[in-house]
Amino acid sequence: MGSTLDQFGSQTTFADAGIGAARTVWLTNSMSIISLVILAFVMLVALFAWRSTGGGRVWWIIGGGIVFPLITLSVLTVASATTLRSITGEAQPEAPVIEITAYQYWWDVVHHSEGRSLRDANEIVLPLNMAVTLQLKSNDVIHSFWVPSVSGKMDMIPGRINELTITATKEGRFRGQCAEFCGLSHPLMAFEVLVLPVEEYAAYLESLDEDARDAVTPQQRRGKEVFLTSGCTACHAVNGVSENGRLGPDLSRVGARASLGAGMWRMNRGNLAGWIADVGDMKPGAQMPSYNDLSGPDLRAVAAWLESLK
Ligand code: HEC
Ligand SMILES: [Cu+2]
Repeated sequence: MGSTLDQFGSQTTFADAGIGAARTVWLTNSMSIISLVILAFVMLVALFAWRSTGGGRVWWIIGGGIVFPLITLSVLTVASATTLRSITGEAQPEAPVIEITAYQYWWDVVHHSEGRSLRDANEIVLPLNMAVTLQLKSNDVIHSFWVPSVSGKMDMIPGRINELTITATKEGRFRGQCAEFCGLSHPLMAFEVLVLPVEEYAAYLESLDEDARDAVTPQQRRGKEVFLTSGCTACHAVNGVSENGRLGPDLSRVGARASLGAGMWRMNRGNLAGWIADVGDMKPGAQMPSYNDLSGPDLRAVAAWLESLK
């Protein structure tokens, strides 16, 4: 299918770039070390039991069979329970709120800032070293939000709002993935997380409040016209052009995303045109019709216009 995942940010907890991920790594390492020590100890005891000829067995059973497991398992249980609690994040009333709604197979993202609701899609921009409260929702079936490098995952359940407080600690681009089977194209439901220094994050929020870039070239103007006359506006919003479409991702800054189709393909004119002409091939089951009746020039024009929206 020509997917180019390698270009995207890291998607591993071990390259941690957030507080939740760092704690998960700590817990994993501690458990692994403790398990190895216990394994070595049990092997020694087995050897000892095999070679010994009686006496003191009762104490081995009480000590090794009851007391020892009771202590180690209690320690490990407490460690994992407290880590789990700290990963989901203590509620922080001052933290910025980002509302993320999962749809089959994409993500609607709304930043709440100074009373404004600023919309984007498929790319989540986070401020560096600042706790952020994510309000996780679903529009249809159960999905799950997971950015392994930054934090633990949390389910997104229709009719509920699950809150997850996360703090990203490294600048850069990271990859997230829907982590709960949600239908045919579940594996094609990823997203990108971009962590920016606080000032750049603020500038990003302002850019969401502005109208989309003007169409400049004749081709871009034609592309905008194709967009306005082909039914795209029933599902897609572009600030200052048509703002009511909500069934598909907001396209006001679609050309600024690094990827197309919820973290799946490189953002460029060719992939945009291919997507519009035959979305059913690029993402089977996506809730968008394929426009394979558009003429070549019109298809190129609408792709060129969308690419210019950044
Ligand atoms: C019936 C609603 C609907 C219509 C009409 C529609 N789309 Fe879409 N579009 C969607 C949905 C839903 C998605 C998300 C698909 C997915 O990733 O699962 C999408 C995704 C996209 C994307 C990818 C956005 C991203 O963030 O990667 C582009 C670009 C796009 N549509 C362009 C268009 C254009 C251009 C038209 C008109 C020619 C159009 N769409 C018509 C529903 C629609
Ligand atoms: Cu999903």
